[in-house]
Amino acid sequence: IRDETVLVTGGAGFIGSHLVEALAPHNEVRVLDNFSSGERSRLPADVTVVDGDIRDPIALQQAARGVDIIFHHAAVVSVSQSVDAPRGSNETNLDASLLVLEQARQEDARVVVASSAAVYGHPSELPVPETASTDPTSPYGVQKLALDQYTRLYEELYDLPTVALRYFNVYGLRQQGPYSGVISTFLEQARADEPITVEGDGQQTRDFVHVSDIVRANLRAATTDDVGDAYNIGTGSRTSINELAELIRDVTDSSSPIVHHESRPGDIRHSGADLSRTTRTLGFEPRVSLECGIRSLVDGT
Ligand code: UD2
Repeated sequence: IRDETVLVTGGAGFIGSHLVEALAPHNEVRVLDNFSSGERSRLPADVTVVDGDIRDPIALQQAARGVDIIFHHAAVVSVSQSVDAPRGSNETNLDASLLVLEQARQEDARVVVASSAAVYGHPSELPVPETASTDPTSPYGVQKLALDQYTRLYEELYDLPTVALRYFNVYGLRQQGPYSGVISTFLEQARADEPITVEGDGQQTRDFVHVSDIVRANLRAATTDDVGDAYNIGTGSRTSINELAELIRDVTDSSSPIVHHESRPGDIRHSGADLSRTTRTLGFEPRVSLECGIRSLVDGT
């Protein structure tokens, strides 16, 4: 997209900052971030930064004034934090998300929201299509599901162009912190020649999607005529945690042993996206294979 005025909530975070980087050369970009996990150093100099919280209607209003599109990526992303404190994460992930949708209504702006494979809980079929039953296993998943449904409703009720993107397991540069995902954990362990810690038997599988593909999906969502719907964003292929551990050890030339720990209580056994609707309607296809994605991570690109 070009020559649009856009707002990226959570624009200093992991996914948000990659999106900002892609948008900034051709658009007027604003970022609303409370810098709880985001970092200012990630942002290009020419973006307008509002240092504020999406729970604050004034900050939101200021950031969203006159925008054409809102990419809503601000969230409390830790599933375990949502289990420990459901109300706290609900305030950001759902209540404040509704403020974002309301603000979009005021501005008559398109909204693209970050939804999640967490809406499916233990998927009822594999690969899982968007029409599968939704049965989240955490407050985080419930919050993302409600947001996903509100997003659809805002199109139905108020004719607002909205799109929900259900991300599978996203990885890439700048994914860090205590809740960073298995790829960055394994990579750190492999680089330090420390044991790679597989939880459980390692035969559980995930659909790992590179952050650059997530950015491309967002750009598609910014222009699609097929609004008011949710789309799976993954690669459509699954990798076991054992395979991942071996791949990371190979790519890094590490001598780390692979060790097995207790499995995570309530862990999802298998997760993988059916991309039929996404490719047919959104015209999105992933480009980065897991091996290429991990190689580029290792190279720091
Ligand atoms: C992902 C999302 C989460 C939510 C959820 C929905 C990430 C980071 N999180 O959680 O936001 O959408 O999907 O289902 O993408 N593991 C190990 N060793 C480690 C760390 C993890 O074996 O040191 C295993 C873990 O037990 C799990 C798998 O790796 O089986 C993936 O774990 P994760 O935390 O990267 O992501 P996940 O799928 O739990």
